[in-house]
Amino acid sequence: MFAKAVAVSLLTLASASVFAADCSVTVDSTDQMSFNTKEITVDKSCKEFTVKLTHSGNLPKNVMGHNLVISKTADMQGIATEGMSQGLEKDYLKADNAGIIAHTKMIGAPEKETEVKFDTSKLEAGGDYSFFCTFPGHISMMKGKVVVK
Ligand SMILES: [Cu+2]
Repeated sequence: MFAKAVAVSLLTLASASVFAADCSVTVDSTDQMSFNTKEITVDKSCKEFTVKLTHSGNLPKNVMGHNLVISKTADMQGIATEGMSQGLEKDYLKADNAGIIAHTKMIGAPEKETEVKFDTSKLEAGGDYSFFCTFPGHISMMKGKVVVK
């Protein structure tokens, strides 16, 4: 009886952690101006989704800063271009641009991680979304697809 109860609670714990993993993703950024993935999947069954951005490099923010911004693919280039003129103090991002669905702050060594949590109701299943970095020049290499299902 006791053993059965333990088994059931272990099972519950296991499925709870699997569920939690589906509602967040970790993306690493590097000194080589890259993200470690070209695709993020956001599951609409999650009410909120968390993107954790790590920086595994040794270069500081003013040289190799990275952020992670999510928008419709159609808005991506405009947000990056506008961000460039905002300067490092504003993380190269005009944060009130209506096209921005979610964004982290910009990090660089010695900062190792940051995260952003957003409401998945901002995304439509099957929509065309992307993630990217707005540090000047980085978008050419630092971008990927956000798949919403
Ligand atoms: Cu970057």
